[in-house]
Amino acid sequence: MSEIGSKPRAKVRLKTKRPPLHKVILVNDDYTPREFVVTILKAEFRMNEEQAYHVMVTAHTRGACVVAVYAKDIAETKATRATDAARQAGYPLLFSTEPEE
Ligand code: TYC
Repeated sequence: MSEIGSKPRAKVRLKTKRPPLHKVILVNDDYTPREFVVTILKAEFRMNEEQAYHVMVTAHTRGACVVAVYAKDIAETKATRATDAARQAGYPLLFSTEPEE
């Protein structure tokens, strides 16, 4: 039987892959004051006091905590800005980034 004029059996969907998001990770240390960590989280990641305190305590007790996920360049810029602000104040506080699985 001819297939001319018959409907296609399946729709072809072209895959448009989104670039992977990147996590910003807050790393614990023994020297940065808790209140300073909270201040940085509020300023750079637009968190309220409660959210910032929760993230800070999680990093403090577990060693690290995911702060937020962004496109790669935004994650790297925010991590760098937050880490630089800590250096300016003389603290070893570190924000790192890694791709989300
Ligand atoms: N551990 C620090 C202290 O006891 C506070 C702190 C919390 C530092 C989280 C870094 O990512 C951090 N003063």
